[in-house]
Amino acid sequence: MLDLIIRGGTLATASDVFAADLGIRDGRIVQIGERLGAAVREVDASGRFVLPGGIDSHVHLSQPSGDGIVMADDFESGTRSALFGGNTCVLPFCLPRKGQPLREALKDYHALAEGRCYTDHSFHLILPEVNGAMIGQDLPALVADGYPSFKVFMTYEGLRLNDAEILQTLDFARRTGATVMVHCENEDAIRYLVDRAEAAGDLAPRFHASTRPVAVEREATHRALSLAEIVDTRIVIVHVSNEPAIAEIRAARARGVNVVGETCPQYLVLTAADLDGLDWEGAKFVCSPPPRDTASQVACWNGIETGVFDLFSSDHCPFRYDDPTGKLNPRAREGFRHIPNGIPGVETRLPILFSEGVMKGRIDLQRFVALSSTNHAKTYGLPTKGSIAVGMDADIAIWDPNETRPIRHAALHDAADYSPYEGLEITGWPTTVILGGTVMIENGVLAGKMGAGRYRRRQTAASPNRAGPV
Ligand code: DUC
Ligand code: ZN
Ligand code: ZN
Repeated sequence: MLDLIIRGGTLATASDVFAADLGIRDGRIVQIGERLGAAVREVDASGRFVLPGGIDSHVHLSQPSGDGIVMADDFESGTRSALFGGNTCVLPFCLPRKGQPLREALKDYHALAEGRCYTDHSFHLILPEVNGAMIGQDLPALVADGYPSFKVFMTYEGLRLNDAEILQTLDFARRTGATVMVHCENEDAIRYLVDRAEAAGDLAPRFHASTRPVAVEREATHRALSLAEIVDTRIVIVHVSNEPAIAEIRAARARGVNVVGETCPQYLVLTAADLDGLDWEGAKFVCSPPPRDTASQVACWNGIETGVFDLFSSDHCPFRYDDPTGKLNPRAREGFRHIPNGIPGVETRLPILFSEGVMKGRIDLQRFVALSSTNHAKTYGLPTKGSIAVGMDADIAIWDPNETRPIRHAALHDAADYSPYEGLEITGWPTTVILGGTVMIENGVLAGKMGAGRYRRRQTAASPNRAGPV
């Protein structure tokens, strides 16, 4: 007897679309076929798409964000919001305090997440510094223990690594199979431009965008890719926003560099003009890299369609707007540098890609699945996730391609107080979400419990069985 049958839907993987029933037992997919027999429970998916649950591999939750600033979402609200957006797994970042042992930082994040998650989760580690002991001992042990991915920054004083440190990190990745994600913006150039803007009295949110121009991202992207080429190792370029940076990725690939590219919804549907906002309301759109112009949107769509991008992530980094701990904190009006950097989007990521991508004919369903789930599982070492096949985790999102309604923050489930995508008309929403065989959302209503989402230990992407179930 099966635990659950999802009956009558149209299934899709990164390679195929087909009509079938799905049989689930003990949290795994055990049968795919026509007219499957009996189960304890059935879900009718007729007229709907049955897809692998989304994996959002770029999410910030409960991350310390500066004096008096509080990230809007913790693991409870963030994963609840992710679930309603059709996701069954998120990969948030663990940011150690300067000098804090990495193990201790991870322990703190596990404590924040334990028992509070609605989706499965695992952690990337941000490296605010590197030294010999870390590279020689700590990081290899962490990789062996299931933490195989690390983010490094080329910007933010106190967080940025210099080229020598990035080379050391990439070399460690080459030797261990770890994955290095790089935030590509040139800190010194940004500092110069911010100082110049402030001296001129240019303090409003829109100057966040003009002090982080395309050249700042292009230069750093070129440098990061060159360092990976020199070391001869794989690299992930996160949150790519514009054509010149895309051209850098294309050129590096042509030289044989193993580069994984990521873009995000803000680069497809927002522009820098949104930061003009209603003056300070532009703070709602302050994120880095900033959204660019409509030509950049076209370039990012082209990168999605042509395979420049393997990953489509939210970069969910939520701060409340009208709140002293958020965008409009007491110092915000002194200038844009005091506006916390990041926007919410974990729940709207996939509806935006589905509606603007699949429903508007820019990408097919298979590519949607690859960009939203499969490639995240492969890149970050989750071999039982990201596809529909016998033996895989029964993590499923059922999508109704006929449901049309605009994004309204009031209908979302995060703990921010706005959505940067307010009013965007969406056709196609996830209606039922199943995590490890448990129906967590049924026809838009929360049915599962907090704590159902579990921590997932990961493998390196280079593990031999990365493509199949374990
Ligand atoms: N980088 C991110 O990845 N997220 C939010 C802010 C930032 O700089
Ligand atoms: Zn970043
Ligand atoms: Zn981010």
